[in-house]
Amino acid sequence: MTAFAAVDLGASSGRVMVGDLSRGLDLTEVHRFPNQPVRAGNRLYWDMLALYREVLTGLRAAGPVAAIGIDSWAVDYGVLDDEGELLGNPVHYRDGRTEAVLDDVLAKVPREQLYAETGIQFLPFNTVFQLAADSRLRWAEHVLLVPDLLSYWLTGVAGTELTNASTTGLLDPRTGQWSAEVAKRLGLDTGLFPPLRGPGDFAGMYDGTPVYAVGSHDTASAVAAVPATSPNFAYISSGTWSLVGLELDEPVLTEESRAANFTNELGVDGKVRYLRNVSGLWLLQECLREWEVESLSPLLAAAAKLPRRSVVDVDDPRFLPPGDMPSRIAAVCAATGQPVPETPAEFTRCVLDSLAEAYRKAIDDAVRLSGRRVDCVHIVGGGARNELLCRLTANACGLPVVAGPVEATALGNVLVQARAAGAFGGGLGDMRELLARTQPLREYRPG
Ligand code: LFR
Repeated sequence: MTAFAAVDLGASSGRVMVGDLSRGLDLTEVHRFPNQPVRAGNRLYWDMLALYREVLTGLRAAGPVAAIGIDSWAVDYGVLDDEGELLGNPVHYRDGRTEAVLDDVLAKVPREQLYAETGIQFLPFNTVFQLAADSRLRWAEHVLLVPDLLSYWLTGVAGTELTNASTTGLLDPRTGQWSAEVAKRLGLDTGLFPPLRGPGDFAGMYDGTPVYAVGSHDTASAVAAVPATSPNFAYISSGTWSLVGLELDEPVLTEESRAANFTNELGVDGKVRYLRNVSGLWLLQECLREWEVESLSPLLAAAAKLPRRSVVDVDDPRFLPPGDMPSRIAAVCAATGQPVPETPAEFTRCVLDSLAEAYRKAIDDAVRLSGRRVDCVHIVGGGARNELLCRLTANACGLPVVAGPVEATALGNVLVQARAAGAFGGGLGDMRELLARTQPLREYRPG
């Protein structure tokens, strides 16, 4: 059998895809569903059981496959009690619960030390802060990251996949082990996480089908599937977030790197994903939600005809929570003395120019901090379909942009399981060569 099922959950939608390696690599979407977080009381939760139900529906639609792999967004987790029961819904990383504990955590482990030990960019939602704010831990037997929780429900086996563990702010990227120092200082028991396992490790059986750990952090799978044909590439995994950076062999844990907000997440095959979390199409998604507009295409066509006018810092913390995004963008433009967008097309243009500018800056900084060279930028994920964004990025960076595949995450997921199951041989370079040969890509030249 040459078909593999990839479960891929993003912050706004989930999908189950089947990748077939019998002739090159064909990917078919068999089930897609919205991911609709729920605000209840004063908390923002993931609707975990609804997501699990959709995963089961998708796996049924996939039919017989050689294996299954699961990836999702990072940092969030479910808490299990000593009977293996889920204690409440996993809390959404855009919930504000960590605000109350940040100072306390940073008083115990200063930012500089947290970075030197774990290499993770400070973001208020990092797992380390969420755990410090989580009252459920007093009953916890296990903490399972989201893909590991789904895998546990499918197989009955609990594990912690390494690429996702690296996003918690508790793992030492030099050793691939939990940082005993950070855990001790915070009084956190990393033994709550089940044993670590790497991409390609066997994770259990579901209904007669093996489940393999993949790069279960969606960005790890996406970066594994960047169809680069030369070593000097930067990538932008562009979806709700934009993850912008380089692939390295060793982490960069310098104070300069911390101050520039760079993260060292672990990748497939021992690589380091040296990147910055740039707030991504989230700003536009939230605008569309506010305007009750479903289709982006007419707005993009109109925005392409407009000149560049206002550019905001997309990483302004005011843009992090859900809610009326156009008003917040307008307020930032006004406060920075720039023309305030008025029409949806003007807002769209402002967001895309701002993203392209943030991409340029992140790539420049990554080059400077790592001492590496970049000759080409790959955009993978949903943003690869956005021609205006790709064009603006090529112009801002002054580099050629190769756009695609849109479903890089699912492709990276499929290839890692296929390799584990023996249906594909080779390293990251071979995976990338296969993708460059089989997937539709589009090139944008600066100009
Ligand atoms: C992208 C992503 C990012 C992570 C953010 C929150 O989907 O996984 O890499 O920083 O979501 O988990």
